[in-house]
Amino acid sequence: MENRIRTQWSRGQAALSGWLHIPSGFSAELMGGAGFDALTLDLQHGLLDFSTALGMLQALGGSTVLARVPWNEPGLIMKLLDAGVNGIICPMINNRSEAEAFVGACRYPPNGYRSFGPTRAALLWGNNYAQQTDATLVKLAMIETAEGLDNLEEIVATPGLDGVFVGPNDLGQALGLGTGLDREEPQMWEALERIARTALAAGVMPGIFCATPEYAQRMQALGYRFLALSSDARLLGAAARSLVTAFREGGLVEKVGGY
Ligand code: 3PY
Ligand code: MG
Repeated sequence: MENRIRTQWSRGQAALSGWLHIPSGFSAELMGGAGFDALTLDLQHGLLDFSTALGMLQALGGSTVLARVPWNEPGLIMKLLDAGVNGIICPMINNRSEAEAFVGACRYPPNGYRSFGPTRAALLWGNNYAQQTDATLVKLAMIETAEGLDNLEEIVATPGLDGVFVGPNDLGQALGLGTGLDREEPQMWEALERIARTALAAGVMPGIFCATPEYAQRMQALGYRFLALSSDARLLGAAARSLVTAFREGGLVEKVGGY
């Protein structure tokens, strides 16, 4: 089954992902029709549980869909893969052994320890699902802790890992800079350059969560190849506020940010 993230990568291009925080099949359909290369179901900070995520996945039809899990916990990773997601983003990876535990949960033996039972995934991918997974699923480890940044070189060298994904809020917090997206602080920028350079040198793809298309383009220029852009909740909230402000105050349109 095609994974559009990998298709973009094979062309030397970045993949753009929508980000889903609203637990609704209909809002998922709306986002699915917007032209992103992929959609990410955020089970960490979004309001989705497994059941709503499953309905959203079904509503997304033939889209490439990743899930961000709440934590590095193999049970939920395996359930989401069995439900048919095309890859997993795992938060707060600190070191090589955590990265190996994450990647191993996504891979069948002998490469990993994923239990076999692709109940919905096999319906989508056919009976040779297991043989396709290593070449198809995308596994991204989040770099967003001080320890993860310190151990970047050993994390990117984890066999089977496809990329790293920066969480600017948590990483900024870990560096003593506070939360926020689309960061400009020199210390943050230095970390972002190092992450992109180190990942690419190891043959894995760097990714980052961005608030605005302008910043996402700058990250693309820095080498980032998985760009998550804003979220359904943030887009809806900002659009509604703009509409009300335009009516009350005449024409002021709020810039749409992230989260
Ligand atoms: C962060 O900013 O920490 C994130 O995890 C973004 O999704
Ligand atoms: Mg985070």
